[in-house]
Amino acid sequence: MDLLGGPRPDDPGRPALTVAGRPLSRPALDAWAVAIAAEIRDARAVAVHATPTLETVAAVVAGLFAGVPVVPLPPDSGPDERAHILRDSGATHLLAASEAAFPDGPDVPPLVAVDRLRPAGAPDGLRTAAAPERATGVGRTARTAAVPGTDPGSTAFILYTSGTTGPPKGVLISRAAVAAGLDALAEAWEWTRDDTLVHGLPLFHVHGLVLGVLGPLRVGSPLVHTGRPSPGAYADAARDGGTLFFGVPTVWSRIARDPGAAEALRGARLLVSGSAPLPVPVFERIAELTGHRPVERYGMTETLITVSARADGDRVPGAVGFPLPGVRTRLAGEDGEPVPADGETPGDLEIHAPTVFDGYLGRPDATAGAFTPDGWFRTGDIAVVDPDGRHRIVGRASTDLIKSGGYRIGAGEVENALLAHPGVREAAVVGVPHEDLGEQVAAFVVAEDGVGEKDLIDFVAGRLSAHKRPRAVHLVPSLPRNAMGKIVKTRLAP
Ligand code: MLC
Ligand code: AMP
Repeated sequence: MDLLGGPRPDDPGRPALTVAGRPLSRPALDAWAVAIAAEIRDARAVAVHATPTLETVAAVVAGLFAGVPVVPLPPDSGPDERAHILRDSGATHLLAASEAAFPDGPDVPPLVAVDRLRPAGAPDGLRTAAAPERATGVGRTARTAAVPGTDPGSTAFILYTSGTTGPPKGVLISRAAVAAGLDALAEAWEWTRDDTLVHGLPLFHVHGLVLGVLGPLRVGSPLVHTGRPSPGAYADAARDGGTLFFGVPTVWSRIARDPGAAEALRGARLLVSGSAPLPVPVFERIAELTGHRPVERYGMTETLITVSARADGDRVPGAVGFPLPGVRTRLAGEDGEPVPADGETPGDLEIHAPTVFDGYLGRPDATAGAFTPDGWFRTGDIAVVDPDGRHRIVGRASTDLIKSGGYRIGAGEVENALLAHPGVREAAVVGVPHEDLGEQVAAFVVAEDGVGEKDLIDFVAGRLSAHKRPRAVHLVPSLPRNAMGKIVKTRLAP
């Protein structure tokens, strides 16, 4: 099957996708993406200014049609993060809605104004749905002609994600990995074209983009993207017939605190949580208010989704379920020796799967370090596996990777941003438990007199994506260090 499924007639009353209230039919999306693909056929890679809009979906689909790696750019990434991603990825074009204000700069490639390439005609394509091929000129032939580089092994995405130190690394995800990952999820979640998927997650990560946009296009189920993942928007979409709902734990915990919104989800088929641990009290409250025990699943940018509870199985709070079809997992002890699946002994979780990435772009050492000598990916997560194969994630090997609101944030990247402030002498960043966000980014800073906490928060928000900003800054006279002079993060306290 083609990565995005074949073109299929739309029910005129049921658009293929609706993003922040704007509907679009599948034939209209395909026609738009073909027009954009024609502009980027010779591109090495295309960066997409990934706002939660129809333009982003059309741009991403165009990259896939053209066989060109797509590099989603967080729309609020500050100049440092943006310059790094553009330079490191080698993107030769930037796809954005023309009104997107993009500063010129040495590393900013030429802009392709996506909205100007939308074919004229019915604005959302819905009225032409009865005869899509004639109305849009898009059918198998036209699409195939727009797809020169669609070898399954070729790169679909370069997704930038934080490591413990330094700037984000580009994760190379092949078309075959995306296809395998989506098919495995469709099987486990009984996801069919009779579903309507609802979510409001950002369109620059695996969760919101790969699962949340390519998933419905491949399965053929309509997508309602709510713009932001607010409880009220999810409730409205449920009342309008949404059946399958995706959220990070912060989204579910906000819904759990909003009984009116939660009640509206009673008519849904499946509620899915992922990207960070779903706290047991949130699981239980959601089950009580909605009548649905949420399905929890586990994954990473580097592996896509590998372990999940099933639609036809038990959903156990605090557990992430079983390996998906085609996925093998194992636990390794500190000595590298296998750890038994006894439901008690924690080990480093390692993965072997068709969904695993092809390496970090231009970083052979980091790539080599991420795999065992026999080719299994080291997730960096600590897990316990029950004798029946059910997995629980119990921690992370490194405290320098923070998960806040489902976003992965490297302590080192935030520390470097803080150290770029002229008034900062030393900085240490940690994740501290937070009821709403899971973890909150907290910075301990030794600074010159007169530097305020808010100045530092705004300084980081202005250079990196705003979600990487510390939410708490503690100005301290010195940082705790060991005899070697290394900062001891476990001794940091406000
Ligand atoms: C706040 N803002 C600032 C600011 N303070 N901007 C500049 N300077 C400052 N000092 C702005 C933000 O830019 C944003 O603007 C708004 O204020 C609020 O941002 P926020 O603080 O991020 O919102 P918050 O409510 O805390 O977000 C919670 C959340 C979000 C759940 C909505 O964390 C989220 O979307 N998380 C999803 C992460 C995700 O998808 N992860 C998947 C990774 S893939 P504006 O304009 O935006 O309103 C993965 C694999 C897998 O993990 O397993 O799935
Ligand atoms: P990212 O690369 O942003 O995709 O983040 C991947 C990390 O998110 C994993 O290594 C885990 O630490 C965490 N994660 C994802 N899903 C879950 C989950 N269901 N439970 C616990 N941690 C999770």
